[in-house]
Amino acid sequence: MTTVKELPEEDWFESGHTACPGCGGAMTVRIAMKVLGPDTVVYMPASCLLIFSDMYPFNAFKVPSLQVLFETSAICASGIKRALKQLGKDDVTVVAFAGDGGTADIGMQALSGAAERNEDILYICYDNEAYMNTGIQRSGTTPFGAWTTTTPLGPEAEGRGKLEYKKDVPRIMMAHDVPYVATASLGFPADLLKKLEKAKAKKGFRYLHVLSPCPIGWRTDSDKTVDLAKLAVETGIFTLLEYEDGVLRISREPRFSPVRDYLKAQGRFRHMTDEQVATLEAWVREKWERDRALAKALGPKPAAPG
Ligand SMILES: Cc1ncc(C[n+]2csc(CCOP(=O)(O)OP(=O)(O)O)c2C)c(N)n1
Ligand SMILES: [Mg+2]
Repeated sequence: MTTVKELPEEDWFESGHTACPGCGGAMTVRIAMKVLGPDTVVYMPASCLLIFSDMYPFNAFKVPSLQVLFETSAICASGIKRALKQLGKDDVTVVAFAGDGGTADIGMQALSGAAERNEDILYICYDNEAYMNTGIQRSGTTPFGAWTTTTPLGPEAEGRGKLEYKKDVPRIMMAHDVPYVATASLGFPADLLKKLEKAKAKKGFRYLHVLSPCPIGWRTDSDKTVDLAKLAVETGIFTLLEYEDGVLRISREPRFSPVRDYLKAQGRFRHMTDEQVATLEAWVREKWERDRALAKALGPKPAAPG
């Protein structure tokens, strides 16, 4: 198992890209590419990643990378994997890197179809919790209460940030009974590496959902990316889990630090009232009850007697 220290010096997603300082998405992709290595083909739908990594004539990937329409990354990756198999090149990893908008909303039908067919691809969602590339619009994974340009603040009842809760995409993917679904956070790199290695090694459809903070959209300083990714897990807001061959495990029992500590560090939550904070805290509790119940139901089966 690779540790952080054992990661190769060599990058297959290089410096020289144009991501903002502290971009969680760029960190996620860089780390993932270190694990996936040179025998990889990358697919990307419209997103910040596509813009900062691959604008002609510059390209930060040292492996083939293809830009595809917003809705289609899972389909395109599936097609190229099938073609590579036909050519006898089954050892090539085909990965789709997509944002939360391209995953939870716009790419969901293609993603669901590819998962249902158990296509032999790896799909990595870097979740920065909004459509950042087009100027911070809400997505299905934007958390309750968060300000975005389409969940604005104002005097009316709607003017309090996002009114809905974060869409649970990993749970949707688990419902497809694919070989591998996991969540990870930049705040826990050892866990992220372990999951990337497993996802690379497995056959069939693999889904990895990585919380990847965005300083611009979250209204934070660019040196807080990893701290926030850690705090999201330790407050219980973001669950680290792994669903492997039908067995679900919680990867880390959080400390349940105060949710407020996470909120007050980010400008996108600064307006939240005590009532809204209490609503979010209640959601965290309910989510944990549900995650625990699911992990119990789908947890490792006790060994058969005798
Ligand atoms: C069909 C379609 N709708 C809208 C757009 C415009 N668009 C390009 S990138 C983007 C935001 C992508 O958000 P997300 O997937 O979360 O990735 P991020 O930018 O946050 O990295 C949008 C709306 C598009 N390119 N194609
Ligand atoms: Mg996004």
